[in-house]
Amino acid sequence: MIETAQPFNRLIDLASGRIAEASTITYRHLSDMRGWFADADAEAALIAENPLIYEVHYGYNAPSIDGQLGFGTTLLYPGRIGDEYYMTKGHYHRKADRAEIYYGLSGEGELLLQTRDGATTVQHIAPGVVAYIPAYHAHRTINTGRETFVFLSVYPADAGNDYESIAELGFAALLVERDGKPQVVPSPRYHTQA
Ligand code: S6P
Ligand code: ZN
Repeated sequence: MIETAQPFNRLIDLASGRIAEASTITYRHLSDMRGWFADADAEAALIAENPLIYEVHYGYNAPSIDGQLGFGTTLLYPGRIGDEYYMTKGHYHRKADRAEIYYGLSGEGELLLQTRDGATTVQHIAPGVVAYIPAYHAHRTINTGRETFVFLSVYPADAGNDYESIAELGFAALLVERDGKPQVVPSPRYHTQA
């Protein structure tokens, strides 16, 4: 038998990103992201407070098989660790040839994309903006604003998330606040693999 989902719909609250009847909600606090921000001293100073950085609300329990689609919302809170803005961990897809769509719902921020050779690009996402994440690109979102940045993601259900490649070196670029404004700077930690 071919496994498919039944037809269904979900209501997303556009302002909050909450999905009525979400199947799962994942919470990422600073303690779940130790070592992911560049400034270790700033991380250490905040770890007792352990701020909530983002939530992912999954629309349904997608079967991770070829041909199915998963979707969910990300609620990325405003804030910084040192001068680096709150961000998602970021990942390549485990099935690296899987692409993805992000659609801005509320607040705004940046989508940082990176290829395996360390080339990065940044796309701005605001309400109504669709961003296309091509296959083979790592992707991370960063909240450079003052409100919660909320977006919808739609992805092949079998894509999977490879965090290990990012955990090792991070991304080649960071989004930091300089003179009150977001700026893209090279990451001191990043180097291309020999
Ligand atoms: C999944 C998709 C998003 C992210 C979410 C959190 O392919 O890209 O749902 O999972 O934005 O980011 P991360 O990097 O912690 O999975
Ligand atoms: Zn993804």
